[in-house]
Amino acid sequence: MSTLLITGGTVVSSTGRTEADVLVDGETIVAVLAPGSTLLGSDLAASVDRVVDATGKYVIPGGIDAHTHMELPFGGTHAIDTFESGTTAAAWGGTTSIIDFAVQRYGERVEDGLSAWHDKARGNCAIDYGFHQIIGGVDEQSLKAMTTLVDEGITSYKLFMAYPGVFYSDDAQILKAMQVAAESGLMTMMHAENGPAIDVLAEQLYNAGKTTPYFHGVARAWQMEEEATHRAIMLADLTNAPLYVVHVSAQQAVAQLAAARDRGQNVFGETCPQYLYLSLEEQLGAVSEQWGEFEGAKWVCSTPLRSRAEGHQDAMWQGLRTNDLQMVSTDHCPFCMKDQKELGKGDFRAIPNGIGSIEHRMDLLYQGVVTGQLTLERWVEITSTTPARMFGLYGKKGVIAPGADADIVVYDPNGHTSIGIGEGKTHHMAMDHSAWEGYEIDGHVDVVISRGSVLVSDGEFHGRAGHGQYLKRGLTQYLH
Ligand code: DUC
Ligand code: ZN
Ligand code: ZN
Repeated sequence: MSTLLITGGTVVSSTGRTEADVLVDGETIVAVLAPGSTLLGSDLAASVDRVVDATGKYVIPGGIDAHTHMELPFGGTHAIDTFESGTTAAAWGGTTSIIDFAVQRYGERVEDGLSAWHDKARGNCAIDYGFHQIIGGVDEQSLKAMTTLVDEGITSYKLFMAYPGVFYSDDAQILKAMQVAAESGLMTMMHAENGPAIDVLAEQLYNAGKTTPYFHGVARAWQMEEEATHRAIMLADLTNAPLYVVHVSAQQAVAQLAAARDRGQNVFGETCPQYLYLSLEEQLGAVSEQWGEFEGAKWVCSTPLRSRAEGHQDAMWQGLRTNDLQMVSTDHCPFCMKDQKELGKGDFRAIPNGIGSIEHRMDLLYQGVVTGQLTLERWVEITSTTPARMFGLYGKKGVIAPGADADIVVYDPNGHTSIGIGEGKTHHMAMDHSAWEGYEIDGHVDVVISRGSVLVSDGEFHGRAGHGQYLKRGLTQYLH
């Protein structure tokens, strides 16, 4: 067992910041010490195996990205990041745990879907990983299988009100699944968009010759998100099931969540970096020399990027400040332009839905601290502490305290990060483009430690596929 001491930094938690040294023994944090403390000897630095100098830097709990889709078969292809490439990119960006989605489709057994995801991830992850379970076919068999998930360390499952014929659940199925969830303590995660209505709108647009990526955003109107969010909240209220709405992008959906929370309901919302920064007008409507109007395909994801003129992005930042939205995940679901997004040239409905951001979430949210949208403490809370509490990892993850896993990031507020592909920029994900090309961050992920192992330091990657372990999660620790 080796020992490691992080000295001179400012340890930031969700509730405050303090000058402190952090002592790690093996995989675990064993002490958080006042600078100069002689409690454990007069020269602790001389007696440990490694010292990390964090002078002038923030020392924060490793990021937890609770919404990723490595290798997801979707839209006639599959997400291009493997568990190895995706978790390696995550580590580069200061994320030390992910929760990915195992998939069960209509007619398949939940157990088979789950074991397929274990097979994809086992031995291939650079950081720790857990799973949520997608239930793409709610029937007697899958409802029964849901009751066994908690024993497997899977305490949350996802349903889709969108994608008819793929993952879609109707209201009767949602009601039945929520009844099981309420009994077993599972968190219901909801993709809240009215899929059948969206498909009609999309077909009408296509038939009218409106085929470019921009119309993906038009078809998936905010009314479709607000309506589905409201319906999910009502079904959750009826069944007494806690509800977590994924990838919220419409300000009207935030208002629905806020109203339900004000009534005391256990309802939570996640947004993603793309809904904070990017828009229908600027990205889905983008035109480039290389791709023409198809440029916007880089940002086709669901829920869609929304109109800046309508104010959705500002509403997402505000929701994060007021805790009407609790946390930020990426919905990392990367596709290349070549051969993948290209499937939808001439028909936006066939563009694989997804954006890759796993590497940049910590930086992009830190930029929100720089611009005054978030406090430093809220940054830690929405990227690490709340994801841990929401999904039953807190204590082990999401906090710098004795007994916690030594998942630690040293973040330099005086550093700089240029995002994009090419010399001097950062991009380790497998896509052939960056959805964040040209973004400049006034900060830098300097050192990344996962269970006591230094994965990133001095601009080099020292991690390995297989270091990451499966996280058997407990029940949510966030209910009120
Ligand atoms: N949305 C996406 O953009 N990609 C994957 C699935 C989803 O719901
Ligand atoms: Zn979704
Ligand atoms: Zn998703």
